Amino acid sequence: MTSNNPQTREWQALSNDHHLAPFSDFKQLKEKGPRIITSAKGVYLWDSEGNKILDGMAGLWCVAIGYGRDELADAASKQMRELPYYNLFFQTAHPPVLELAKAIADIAPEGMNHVFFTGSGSEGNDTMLRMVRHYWAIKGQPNKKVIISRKNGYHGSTVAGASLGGMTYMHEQGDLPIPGIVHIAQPYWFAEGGDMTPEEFGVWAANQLEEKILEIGVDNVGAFIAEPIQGAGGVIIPPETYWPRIKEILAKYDILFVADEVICGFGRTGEWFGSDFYDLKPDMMTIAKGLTSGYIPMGGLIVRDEVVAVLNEGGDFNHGFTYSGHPVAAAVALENIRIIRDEKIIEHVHAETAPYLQSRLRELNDHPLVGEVRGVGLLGAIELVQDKATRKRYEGKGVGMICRTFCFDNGLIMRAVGDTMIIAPPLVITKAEIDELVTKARKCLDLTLSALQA
Ligand code: PXG
Repeated sequence: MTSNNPQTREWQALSNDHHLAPFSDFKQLKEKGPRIITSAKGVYLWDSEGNKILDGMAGLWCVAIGYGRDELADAASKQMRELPYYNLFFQTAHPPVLELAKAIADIAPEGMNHVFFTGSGSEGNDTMLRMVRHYWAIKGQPNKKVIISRKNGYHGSTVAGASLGGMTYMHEQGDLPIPGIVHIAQPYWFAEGGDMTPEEFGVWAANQLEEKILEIGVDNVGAFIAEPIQGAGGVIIPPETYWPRIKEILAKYDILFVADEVICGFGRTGEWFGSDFYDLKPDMMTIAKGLTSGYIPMGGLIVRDEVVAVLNEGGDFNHGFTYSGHPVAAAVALENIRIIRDEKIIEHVHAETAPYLQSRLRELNDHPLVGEVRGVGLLGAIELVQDKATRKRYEGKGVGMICRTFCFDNGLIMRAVGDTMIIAPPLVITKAEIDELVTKARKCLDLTLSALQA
């Protein structure tokens, strides 16, 4: 991005000289220079060039209550003055972490009343992997180690997180996955359903779980982990038959079920958790992102009472982080949950803005580039195709990236996962802002189509 603003160029020089950005081509970023985001309010961002941008991704799926809520800043400031840090390792605790654990137990599905805190979603899933294996060892079944996950799932970027995830481009770097993690097919009908109906494909994809359990042997399987709806993989909404069939399989075999709620949790689907939306009964749920609306890093693992009862018999769990349950993060999370609850943000999403967004987004189905529009709650995906009937893609054109660039240049952040455009705006987005989002999205689809025809 070339800029006439000397301040922008100064920041870009700092980036080039000193910063290594996540999930980036370092060399390419040096050539382009990053866009510098300087402030935010509600659902809008401002960059150092003075551009106002509608953030259709809530940051990175996290800013549930929107930007610029003073209450969270005040909660952090107050806690920093009172007790900025103390650890939870040596039989100590502090009020914010205890009050937060209770607040989470109150909103979590029934019977999930205990929380282990971490600094991120990745650490939450690392914690899960160690806790699952510890659990089975205590129960005298130490061979139940294997975790079954899904291709194209996302569970983080630590060694365990990236291994649990099913992103091949991550596995290719650093010799992943680690042993003891296997992947089954994802329920992505649009890309992989072939000639099956979505309903047939949903059952087929769910059956892969049973086949894998039988192949490995149930005595060797510790858990199945899945996002209720895959986020980073491309907002993949499973066919209606998928979760009911998975539930039957889980009921049949003695393995734990872990719902990764890092994206679906805290209202994204119009329910507190994706597990509520699909009526799942997880043994553990990974959380992060919406827990603090991204204002400060925090993650965790919510654990079912029966699992905790077993862990209680196992002596020390030799695991934890310096920042597990950090008091400032806990104070911010508490205030965030209070706002979501008191302002009835999820009820409003459920009754008003989710149905509105979903119906407005589906208007884009008439666009020649659009092969499918799907979504749930405030999650949406738009599949870009060359041929609607056969779901054929534009091969090798990078259509998604073309569209994403048009969006960015026209004041809208809409992400591209391959040729799938995705959105997950802050939960406080209004109907007028949804109108703006859809109008801009259509304009950028038009610009993309023109670019392809040129
Ligand atoms: N589970 C899920 C379902 C996630 O989406 C994590 C775990 C890991 O959380 P941390 O806090 O360790 O990042 C995530 C994170 C993307 C993108 O490209 C998505 C995430 C992270 C980075 C990029 O959409 N999700």
